[in-house]
Amino acid sequence: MPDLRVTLSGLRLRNPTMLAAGILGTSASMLTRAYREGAGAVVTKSVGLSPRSGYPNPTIVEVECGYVNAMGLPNPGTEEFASEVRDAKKAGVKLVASVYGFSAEDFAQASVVMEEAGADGIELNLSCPHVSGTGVEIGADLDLVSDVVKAVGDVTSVPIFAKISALYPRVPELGAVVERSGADGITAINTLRAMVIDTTVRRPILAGIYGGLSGPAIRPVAVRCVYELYESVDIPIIGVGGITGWEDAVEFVLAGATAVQIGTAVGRRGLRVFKDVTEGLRRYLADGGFKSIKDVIGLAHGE
Ligand code: RRO
Repeated sequence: MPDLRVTLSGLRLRNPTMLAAGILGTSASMLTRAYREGAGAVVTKSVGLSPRSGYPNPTIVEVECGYVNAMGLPNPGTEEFASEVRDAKKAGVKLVASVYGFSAEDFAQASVVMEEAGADGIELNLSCPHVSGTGVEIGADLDLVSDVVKAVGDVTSVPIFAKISALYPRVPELGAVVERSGADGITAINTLRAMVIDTTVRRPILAGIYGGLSGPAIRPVAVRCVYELYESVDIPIIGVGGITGWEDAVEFVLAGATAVQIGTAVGRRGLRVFKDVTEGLRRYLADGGFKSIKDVIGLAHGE
């Protein structure tokens, strides 16, 4: 049986699938369920220092090829959310906390609370496409990106992963800055800024007007980013964007991803997607005569 275990700069996963941030990641019980259903690790909904109620409804629209969401970062704040992290850790869940902030100091303080609660890793949300003052507004400024990664690295000891946006035009340059600033890995990509208009009432559907497109439509964009990053950084890459079946996960791994995250497909297919993808990956490796998933990471780049 081929070995599916991977290590992301010290974060050991039993298999390379992870629950993506923002899907079912708001409570210990849901995070625990996703882990028990087979995810190698789970990522929480992004949390920040202060509670936020998020945008009013509607916050999500289904389109042919995925979803457009504008949740607006609803979260109870790090102090309140810490108990969910503690409970998930008591249940033995491998957990990465997604954090956001409006400054490097915010990111650092939120990360400290999450590490103290037991998070095995921190994912920095530098890529939400539609909340002003955070996300990609920080992630598109190389100096700010560097400040955030350094500030978090200075106060934490668990691995930190920077989640970047494909909306930044020079992904290899962004990846190099993230790596130089001390990140332990890069997650690519977040949703893409998008919108949907209701033709009957002639107005945008989402209360937040702009939202993030996820699902199969963005997969080729995400694969391109992972491929570019693999050529420009040495830290592990986590691929995310439109993975629905095991072939999609293989594509990301061949592009250079060490692990993959799944979000939209959990909404559409349910939690069994983790076992389906893991079993498909194992069959693919066995059929190709490979002993370990590590033997195929980045193979699309040739010798
Ligand atoms: O909460 C959201 O609306 C949201 C976030 Br923080 C994000 O990073 N990406 C996204 O599509 N939605």
